[in-house]
Amino acid sequence: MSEHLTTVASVAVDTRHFIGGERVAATETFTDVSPIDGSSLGEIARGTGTDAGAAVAAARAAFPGWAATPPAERARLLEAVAEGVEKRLEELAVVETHDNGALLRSHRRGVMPRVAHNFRFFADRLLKLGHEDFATRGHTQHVSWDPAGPCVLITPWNAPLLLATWKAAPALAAGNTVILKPSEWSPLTASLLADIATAAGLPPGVLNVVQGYGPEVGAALVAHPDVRRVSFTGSVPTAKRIAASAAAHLTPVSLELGGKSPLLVFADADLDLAVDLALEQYDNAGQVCLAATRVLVERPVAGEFTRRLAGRAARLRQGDPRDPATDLGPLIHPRQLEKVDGFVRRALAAGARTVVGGHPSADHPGGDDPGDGRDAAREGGLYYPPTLLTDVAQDSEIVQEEVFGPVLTLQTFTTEDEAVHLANDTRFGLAATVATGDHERARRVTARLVAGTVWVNCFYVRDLRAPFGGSRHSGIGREGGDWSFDFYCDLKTTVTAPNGWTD
Ligand code: TXE
Repeated sequence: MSEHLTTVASVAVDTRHFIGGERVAATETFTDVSPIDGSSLGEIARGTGTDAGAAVAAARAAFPGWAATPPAERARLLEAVAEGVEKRLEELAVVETHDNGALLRSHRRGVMPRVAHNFRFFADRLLKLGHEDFATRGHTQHVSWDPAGPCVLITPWNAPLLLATWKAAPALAAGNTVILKPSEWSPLTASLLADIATAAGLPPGVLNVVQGYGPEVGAALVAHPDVRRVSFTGSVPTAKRIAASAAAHLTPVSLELGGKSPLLVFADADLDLAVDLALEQYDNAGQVCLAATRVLVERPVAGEFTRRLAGRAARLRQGDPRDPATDLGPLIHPRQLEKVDGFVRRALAAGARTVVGGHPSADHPGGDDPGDGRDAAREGGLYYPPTLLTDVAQDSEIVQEEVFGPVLTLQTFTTEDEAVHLANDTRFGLAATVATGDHERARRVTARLVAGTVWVNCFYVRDLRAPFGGSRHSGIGREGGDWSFDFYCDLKTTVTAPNGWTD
């Protein structure tokens, strides 16, 4: 086996960059570690500014040809990528689970089919894009969606391939070329995507993948003057760095950041449904930007709701994400575990009470591992129990800050006004969920919530035609449907006079 290939559960993955249709080795590498058991998943290329420059140059060189490719042909190639994803669905699911620790059954049934759908949807949407023509005093006005150029896509580890393709598919469909920089904690499926794109016939340089650390190769990509768009999903501090750096060249950015979303449970709600909705927030061990981690319950039903939720949360099965019986896998990395544990400990010190879960304080095996996470993961130290905390103050850290772990807080309210006030009273605005049996109340409350997406008596139902994104510190911009094309295109109006032709 070549030193540039690693094998993960019998799947060969190239660990080099993919630039201009070629695999490019790096002088330095970093070790990718599985959160399941601490095993090494391979030595991955550690990108530098030089690699970033080469990737942007390749994307720039490929841009004119790809932009000029007729939309129907671009759509056909993206359909072929979708087929390639479907053909290798099992491999992608298995590799992703080893890399980020999320449930294999979710990757098989939900996530990877959606990855293929990302390509199918945007290929189809491209062909339906409105190209409006209208007349003004005899002049014809034509509005066209021109591709912008090389786009940098920087993605996180909680849903690596899903988020990468949610950005890459519309960017490519629109006629842009792409440089994808996946998270250093989950680099593998992006490399498989490069293989799939090649097999599908995507021309060299149209999709490039560079691996490595954010502050190194990621920052170099964002700062590059030839980049025309930066789409980022990740944390608020990194988003601020990216926005500031992109501003130097006025590069438009789309920022999809974290949340601290509320779940409002009114006394008139179907309580079993409300408990189901709360339990869903433990999916992916709570490492989901949309998770409604602040449960707000109307006082008369708070006792009964808490009792039911606590009973079911305590029965969630935690363990190996490859086991179909598992409900919660490990957290991604010892640093994430430390972060989650720190939040809970500080909340308890500030007076919060544990209803279920919480961590047995200082004795978890991962706590002192400052290295690459192998020791902590090997000892099973990355599993954090589903946790529910009460007696939390609205202005406390645990209520205001994104934990990104399986930790819910529970607060009560007495009036609808108070519920809305508590729901909106953080710096985030990504999503909100409302459980109520009263249609009028649902209408009133949703109108007042500050959130990019509001679910009523449901959660996580998504349609690619809808805009997705957040307000305030949850981000800038919307992607999804034609809003993705808005972001990845330069809209152009061409006004043509009725006369003046010489032919
Ligand atoms: O995110 P980062 P981290 C939140 C969540 C989590 C916290 C930290 O609360 O606990 O963020 O996660 C790249 N220039 N979310 O540290 O640093 C990095 O390599 C360019 C919410 O992993 O934002 C990776 O590819 N790129 C979230 C990506 O940014 C840089 C998902 C995300 O890393 C860079 C993930 C730089 N200077 C975390 N620094 C969500 N919204 O779903 C880092 N990167």
